[in-house]
Amino acid sequence: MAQLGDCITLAQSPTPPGRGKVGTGPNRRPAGARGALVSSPPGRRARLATPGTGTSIVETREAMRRRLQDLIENNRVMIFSKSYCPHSTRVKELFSSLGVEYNALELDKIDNGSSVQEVLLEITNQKTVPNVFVNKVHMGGCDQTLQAHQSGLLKKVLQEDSRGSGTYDYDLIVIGGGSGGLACAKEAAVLGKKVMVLDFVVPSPHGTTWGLGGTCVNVGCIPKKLMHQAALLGQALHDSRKYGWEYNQQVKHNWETMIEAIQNYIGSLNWGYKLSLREKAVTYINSYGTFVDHHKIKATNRKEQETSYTAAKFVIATGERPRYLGIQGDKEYCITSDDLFSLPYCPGKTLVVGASYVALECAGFLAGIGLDVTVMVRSILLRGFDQEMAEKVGSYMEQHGVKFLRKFIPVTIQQLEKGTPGKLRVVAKSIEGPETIEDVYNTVLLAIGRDSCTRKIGLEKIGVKINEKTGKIPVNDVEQTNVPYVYAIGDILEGKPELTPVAIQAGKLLARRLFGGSLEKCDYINVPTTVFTPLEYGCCGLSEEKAIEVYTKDNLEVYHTLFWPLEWTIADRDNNTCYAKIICNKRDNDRVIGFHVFGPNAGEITQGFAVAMKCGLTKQLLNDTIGIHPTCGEVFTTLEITKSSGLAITQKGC
Ligand code: FAD
Ligand code: NA7
Repeated sequence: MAQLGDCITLAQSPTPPGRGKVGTGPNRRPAGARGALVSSPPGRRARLATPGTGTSIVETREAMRRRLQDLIENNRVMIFSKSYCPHSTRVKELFSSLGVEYNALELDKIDNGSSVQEVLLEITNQKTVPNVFVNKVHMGGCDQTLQAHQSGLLKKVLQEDSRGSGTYDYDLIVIGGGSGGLACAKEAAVLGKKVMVLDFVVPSPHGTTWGLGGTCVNVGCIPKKLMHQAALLGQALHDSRKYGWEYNQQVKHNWETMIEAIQNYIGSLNWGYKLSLREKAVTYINSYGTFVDHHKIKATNRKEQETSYTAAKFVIATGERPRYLGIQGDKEYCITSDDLFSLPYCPGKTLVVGASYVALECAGFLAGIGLDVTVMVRSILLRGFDQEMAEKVGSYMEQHGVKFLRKFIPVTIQQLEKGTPGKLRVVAKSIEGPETIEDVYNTVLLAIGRDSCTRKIGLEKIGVKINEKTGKIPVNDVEQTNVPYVYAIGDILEGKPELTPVAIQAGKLLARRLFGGSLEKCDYINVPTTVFTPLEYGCCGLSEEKAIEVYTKDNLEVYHTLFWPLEWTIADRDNNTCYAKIICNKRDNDRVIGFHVFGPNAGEITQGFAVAMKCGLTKQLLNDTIGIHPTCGEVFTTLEITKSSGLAITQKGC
């Protein structure tokens, strides 16, 4: 605990020496024993003061934070207040009317009140007063505290004396054992907390289910990248003859072999996750969690057996599941990415519905292993991504055998033949007119977006707000929901990138803030990503459209070029396909605000430049960097042609 004698700014109140430390555990004094600082019972005024000294010293930020945390931890009710603020008064009156003793620090009565407010902002994401804590739980301001009183939450939190041990079964329960949930749970356990993780996979309509680890490991990044690799190897085989490889045997792809290898690897990851939870003493329960009351969840297992658990804090990390079309035959006959990666038979001629990155990636690797693939696009490719790049992704795929049906949506799916795969008749209609088309496919893969798993977890029971339209959970910048002891991370967050490393980082940092005294928040800006289509597209920062919207065209300079990877020369692959583009803010030293690359290994290239962007990359810094020859990434060190110049960017040779 921080000592009050060190490096601080003294409160102005005329507290007698030895009377300064108000509201800390052992020094808590009964109302009425506080001399000049006593406010109307049952409230008390806390001070940020050094007992027995009269000098004013500027307190370091860190020391002040520790001191505030002391006040929060050692007072059952701690109110950061201003003596003239009517909202602060209302809150104090509320506690008085409940007969609950509180400590109030009047920020207008101390020298460093505004610094305290800034530190409170760092800790709670709230600058305004009153800023109320009950049993260490941040309740929020006046409205939230009054709401908590009305909903019964305040009473509940008041009843729990968090200074005592064993009030709850766990310090933290995490609902969802995916990328974010596992990272958060493990970090909290490392910090010495008693932690439980609940993870349960509701089978897909097709009946698919999987093990611990969430979407990324089982039905997302991992199997997707491995299937992408399978497709790239096919392309490499094709190129290899040009490099002198001779083979007579007919080359064909075996779906079952690929699936078995991928599923074996995933199985080993599932096992590894279980082991690492056990090593860190995290309790893992394979049950579905739903809130039934404040601080209480019900866990239902596969056999419908129910158990209840309580925790001081909760993290919701339930992720998303694929959406269905809501048309005749979709749930009966279509599959989604949840089913594809463990499909025990080759899908055959496939229709992919949707133009999200999931749709294009799946279409890309299915075509890459030799299947007949069509993508049905409702409007544009890769909504939200740079559209110039999205079109390049699409046209490369088209040149490499993927068919695109643009501006159509399916209206019925009918089974013609059962089988593995069977035959499905798909009728689709144009979104621009009365035209309808139909065709027969072996498999229809829906990749039309994903719904947040937030509607069936009892959030209404404890008053956690969701965006009713999207199902996403709004949080403040410390990932706290509107219910103070409930946090949320990962794909279910409103307005945040839906990516594994983002969920992991948010989970880890949240645990460190909750239990490790850290203040570090998750930085959701300039998160790099890559679309693993047959030719990869990597990006970091803004799309050109977004950059124009935010900064206006006049303030931007776009540098770009086509490039020809050396490996493609002998293989006779097109010299004007790969493309590099940076978007610079002229008003800010030509800072790179958008990075885009379309070419082999774009993911690997983008990762490094994302670090540079975090360090404030400018065009000049790129010019000053010496490239690695011969690589694709070096192209960014020699970008000269601006888009506005209109000069040709076509490539003739190396
Ligand atoms: P999840 O990983 O989805 O975990 C949530 C877990 O909670 C699941 O196991 C779920 O079953 C469980 N759960 C849900 N409700 C309950 C409940 N009530 N009780 C108990 N358990 C519950 N990201 C990348 O960064 N790179 C990629 O290349 C990439 N590729 C992807 C490819 C595909 C096909 C898909 C679908 C996604 C891909 N993603 C990729 C996204 C990435 O998988 C997600 O961003 C990430 O998994 C989100 O983690 P999360 O912790 O929020 O949720
Ligand atoms: P997105 O990014 O929401 O994309 C959904 C795509 O599906 C998009 O191309 C939509 O077209 C299309 N769509 C949506 N509804 C329909 C219907 N009814 N018919 C035809 N096409 C439709 O979802 P993702 O699959 O990329 O998944 C989001 C997250 O999943 C991602 O962030 C990862 O975490 C994994 P539109 O452009 O709206 O016309």
